[in-house]
Amino acid sequence: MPIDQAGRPTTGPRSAPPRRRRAVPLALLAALAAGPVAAQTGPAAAPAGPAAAPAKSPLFANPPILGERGASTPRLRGFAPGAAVTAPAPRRTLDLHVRKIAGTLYNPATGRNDQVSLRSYTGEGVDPSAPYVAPVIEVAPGQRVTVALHNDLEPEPDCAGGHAAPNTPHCANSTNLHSHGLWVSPAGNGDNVLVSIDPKQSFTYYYDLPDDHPSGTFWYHTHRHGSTALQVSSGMAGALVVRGNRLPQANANGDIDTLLTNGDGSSMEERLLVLQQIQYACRDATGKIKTGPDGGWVCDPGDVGGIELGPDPTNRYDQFGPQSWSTSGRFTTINGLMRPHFEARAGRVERWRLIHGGVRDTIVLAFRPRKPGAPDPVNLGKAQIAQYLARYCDGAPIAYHLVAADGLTMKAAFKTTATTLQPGYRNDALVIFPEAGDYCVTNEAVVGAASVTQSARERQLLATVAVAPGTPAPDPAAALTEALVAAAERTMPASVKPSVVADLKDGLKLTRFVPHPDIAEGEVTGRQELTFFIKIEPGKPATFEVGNTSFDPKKFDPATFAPRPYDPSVVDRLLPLGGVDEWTLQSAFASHPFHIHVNPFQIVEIRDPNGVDVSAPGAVDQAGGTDTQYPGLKGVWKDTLWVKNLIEKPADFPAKLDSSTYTIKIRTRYQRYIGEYVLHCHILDHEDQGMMQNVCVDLPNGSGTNCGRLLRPDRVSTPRPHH
Ligand SMILES: [Cu+2]
Repeated sequence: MPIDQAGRPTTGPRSAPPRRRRAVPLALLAALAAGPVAAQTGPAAAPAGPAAAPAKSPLFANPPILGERGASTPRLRGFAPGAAVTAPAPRRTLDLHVRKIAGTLYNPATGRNDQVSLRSYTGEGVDPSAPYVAPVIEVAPGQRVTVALHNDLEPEPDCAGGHAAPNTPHCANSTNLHSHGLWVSPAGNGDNVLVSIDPKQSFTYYYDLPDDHPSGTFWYHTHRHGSTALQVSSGMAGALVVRGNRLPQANANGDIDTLLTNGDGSSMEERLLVLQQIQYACRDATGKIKTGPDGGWVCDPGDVGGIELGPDPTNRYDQFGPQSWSTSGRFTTINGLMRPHFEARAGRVERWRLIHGGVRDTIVLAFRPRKPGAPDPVNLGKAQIAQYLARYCDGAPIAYHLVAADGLTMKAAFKTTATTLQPGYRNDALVIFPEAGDYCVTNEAVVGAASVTQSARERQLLATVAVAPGTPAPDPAAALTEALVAAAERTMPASVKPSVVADLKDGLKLTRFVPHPDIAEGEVTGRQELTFFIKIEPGKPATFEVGNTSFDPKKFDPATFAPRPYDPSVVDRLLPLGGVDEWTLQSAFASHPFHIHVNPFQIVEIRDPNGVDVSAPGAVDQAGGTDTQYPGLKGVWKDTLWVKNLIEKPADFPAKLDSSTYTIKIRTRYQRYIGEYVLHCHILDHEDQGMMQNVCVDLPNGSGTNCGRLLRPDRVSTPRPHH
């Protein structure tokens, strides 16, 4: 595979240069002398004080690409190997620094920039004026990616040598790194989230991507149990894009990247969106979060907002919790920008890589035409946005197509008008704006059971798009089929071209680009059951737990259903290498996104409380109010999945509804890698407070690792022998 000096495949889409801010006219500079100018996330240039509102929405830009390690970076001391006789394996050598960075975030609720100081990832090639999105890590299958993680934060005295209460939020300045969705080793210096990189320490992660690693949209974030939510919600999340240029062959599938090309051979336009909920607060002298008359969080002039542990030892996560996002008054950012605008062209296919890197809200992404004459919405606060949406963004949403879920190419493009992204989810969407004009990128209304906030939310505005004249495309499915068939005719090898073209013409099937073969019933060698639970007892803080058995919704029986909070010292499940398990997932209280590291899973079925499978394309899920997130997921491969429980049983729903619990079946193969890793709820404050388990994959006869020494018999599902 051709690789350039930075280790990127040269046939991949062009990499954007590091983002540069647009020049600001001198007159405007003078007019805005009170504070940071134009930049919404610029460094704190002036002392405290509110800044004037920006005049115009910022232009969307992909996040900066993390550059190769600089020559000045100190290397390990010791043996220095000579040049290899044969060409060395392609590799990437990267440095990531964790630092507190002072800057500003625009707050539409007040029309001002708030000063903030937040833990951030920074590195080579990263624009310091855009700190609150992590740089993109680009890799290729077969590469060794070396990431030296340097924790430059200040030491915390109470954090040395571990912490007595693992499920109480703690160690805000300790960190580590998780390559979410990568199919790599969890052990040692691999994707190991069981290490703590404390302040002033460095640790080098080696991610050895095998040759057969799927290309796609993955992401990385901090995963230190006790402060995961605190750090991810500070913006410590970035895209991890695996670019592949493997063409499908008669006996092997290829990368969808090879299909997504324009007529001139260039890659299709890519939009890389890291969606985040940066939930900063300002605190008074006693450490209490400052609130305004309506209870919303406020920052006074001179305050510096942050995300920190609260002073109450029984509620150190006072910046988190079900209602915290709506109470905070904050807005979802895209690559650290508030409501950016995009520039596009009618009829052109664009690949939107969507990454939900947030913690506290559900995103239902749609594109709606915007009425002509609408003003720039950048300065609109929460109260005005509802009116703006009703007045200008109320047209029918346009159809677009999802082609990958959690980085993994789907068997067929899925046509939709709204995509539900829960924390941790990714989707690759192929978007064609049907005609010139303006569009609103909306976060559609959501019912309580489908939402991280656990309560219904109104429509919100994420961004705007200005679409220049091009080729009108009134039927997006027809336009996409035409574009992809033409691309296949140009780029596919003769041996597979007829089948690729026939697939595309048959409902936009992508059979030749799917990375994982289906798991049939007959391949299953064992079973696992999992139930998420929040235990609420009067006078005590809630405990966040996971059970190893299914939950009987008709009765709570502690004899069979004994969920427990996370215990770092035990392994909750022993999983056999080479085994294939069918898992049954439930939530016994509230809804939680299930995420398991290393091996992805295939969705078999999702049954609502009445036992109806709502996962097929075209299925209707309305047990808790109409919810479009599940239909179409049958057979799809993912690494993160919403496990739903109805918050409220609607009065008008048929009386046969005897519970609020959905029951999900997924299947997964434990392939290639042994070692200990985790599964958890991806509402990360739940994870920090105990909604996590250790699992361990071992050789079937137990000879590969020391998993066994940590097993606690009352917690372990009996491993089934596999054949
Ligand atoms: Cu949860």
